[in-house]
Amino acid sequence: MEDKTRKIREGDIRAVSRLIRNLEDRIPTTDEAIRHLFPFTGKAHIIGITGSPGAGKSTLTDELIYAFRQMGKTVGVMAVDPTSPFSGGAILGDRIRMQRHAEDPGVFVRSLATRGALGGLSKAVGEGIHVLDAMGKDIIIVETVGTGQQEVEIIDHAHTVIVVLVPGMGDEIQAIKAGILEIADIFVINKADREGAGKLFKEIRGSLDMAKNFPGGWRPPILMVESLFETHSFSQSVAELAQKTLDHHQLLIDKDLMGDRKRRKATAEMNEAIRAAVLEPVLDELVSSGRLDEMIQKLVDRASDPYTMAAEVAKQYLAPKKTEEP
Ligand SMILES: Nc1nc2c(ncn2[C@@H]2O[C@H](COP(=O)(O)OP(=O)(O)OP(=O)(O)O)[C@@H](O)[C@H]2O)c(=O)[nH]1
Ligand SMILES: [Mg+2]
Repeated sequence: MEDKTRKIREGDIRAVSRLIRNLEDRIPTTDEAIRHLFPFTGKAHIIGITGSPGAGKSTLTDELIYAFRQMGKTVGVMAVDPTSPFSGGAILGDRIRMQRHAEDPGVFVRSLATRGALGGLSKAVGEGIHVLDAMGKDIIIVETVGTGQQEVEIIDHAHTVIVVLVPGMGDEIQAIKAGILEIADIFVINKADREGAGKLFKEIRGSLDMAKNFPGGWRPPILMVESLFETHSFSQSVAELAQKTLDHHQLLIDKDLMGDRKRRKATAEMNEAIRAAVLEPVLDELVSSGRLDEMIQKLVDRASDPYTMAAEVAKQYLAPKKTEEP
């Protein structure tokens, strides 16, 4: 095990890829691997990039990699595919898109397919971040598709959250509904050459005007990124975006806000670890014994209620609390 940790820390691509694949497959031995890696983590600046499917997150990420490399920083990227490992499209697309960095040892790009497991994206992503962190990457970019709850979970893992919106996709309403405005540290209006960019800008600005306080005085900037095909202005805008994420990170440090973000991340990790250690084994057993099915049927038939049955499970699995000796 010692040896494996060394390989990962030295950035052995095969070892890292194998470990991340095992995280996806939820192979139990990964807990042990992460446990050994843990002391070597906690150094990277973690950036979350989220937005609707097709908003241009991967395209931006590819250019961000370039911008950060220009600044001499090493970069790890994890593109999270929340649907299934067999959807293929997004993963394949990302690989091709970020291919130009394939020969650069300072860059590591990996897709992570999370199967609709309990706790969703969180556990495997959190662990994947630890792996890239232990590899010594200065910056870790986590790309997640904003569908439903997932964009909200990204805030558990990232120090800086970039929210990508596209004009004319109904993103305005979606953003507000999903509570995405609250989680953004930086807004990007992507494909800003499209109609509606100005309107979207005003809407976000309006919502920010209504926000009461900005921790540390950081009012999330709204960056316009023009069409990818306007190569020069695209690169310039993304370089500016890269700089803003570093500014935000610096502010977190200067204003003593890093502790809050770290605590939030630690809270999420702790919850997930307890869930995995305590709840999942119980559920697994209830599923494999067929008892969960029985309970569900009882519920359907109104033969019992969820609280009574859950209390029975708790009584069986949780050790009785010790009472103090008088
Ligand atoms: N017109 C135009 N198309 C763009 C721009 N940026 C990206 N695209 C295209 O939009 C499509 C989606 O881009 P991606 O970068 O894969 O978007 P994504 O948000 O990563 O998509 P998912 O990961 O599938 O959610 C691709 O075909 C890109 O070539 C842009 O600025 N203008
Ligand atoms: Mg993508």
